[in-house]
Amino acid sequence: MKNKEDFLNQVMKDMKESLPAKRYKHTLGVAYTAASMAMCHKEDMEDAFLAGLLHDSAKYFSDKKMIEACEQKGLPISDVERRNPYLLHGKVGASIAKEKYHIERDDILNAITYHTTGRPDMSLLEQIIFAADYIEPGRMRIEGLEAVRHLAFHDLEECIRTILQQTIEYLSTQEGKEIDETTLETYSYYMNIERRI
Ligand code: DGI
Ligand code: FE
Ligand code: FE
Repeated sequence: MKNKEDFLNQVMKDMKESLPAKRYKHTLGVAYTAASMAMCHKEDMEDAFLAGLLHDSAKYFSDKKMIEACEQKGLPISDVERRNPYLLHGKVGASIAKEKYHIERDDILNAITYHTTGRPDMSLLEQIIFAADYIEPGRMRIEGLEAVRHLAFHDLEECIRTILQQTIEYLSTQEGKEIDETTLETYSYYMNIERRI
């Protein structure tokens, strides 16, 4: 690959070809939103764009393929993940980023791995991808989204707290949607750091 720009163009092209049009639009939305948030919070803009482009690359693996991919790569699967294999698309996406695109930076790989559940004490890039996934312009249906979008550029930790709160609330109203341990741990971590301030 000649340079970084060529590399990003290649990843964009691959995502366009491999994802349904609607998901590609979301992917671009996350990449550009993450890049803008990086400008605002002084994070590396190209890393944010790249992590955004790759975060959902495994979204459309069937349950069977997702489990097989994890087993083949030696990635651990929790009980909740085994019952809800779509929760693994971040982890599998990160392994694609590593194996296919030779991305080595842990920060980018972790941002992809934890984009659905978050995790306690996320790095700035991880927080950016977690929030950008929720607020990108194509996301329309969520109540209170305008306020979360504002927070993403003004108080990132409060933004993360609100997203987790809304997600947990949403999941608890949905039948059969188990809440992942990591989602709960992330929520309690970000609630506790607020109390310490
Ligand atoms: O892949 P996207 O749709 O862009 O976004 P995502 O990776 O954040 O996945 C969103 C879905 O994941 C949404 O329906 C809420 C769900 N989710 C988030 N945390 C949990 C969860 N689902 C379960 N079962 N448990 C969780 O802890
Ligand atoms: Fe996702
Ligand atoms: Fe996404």
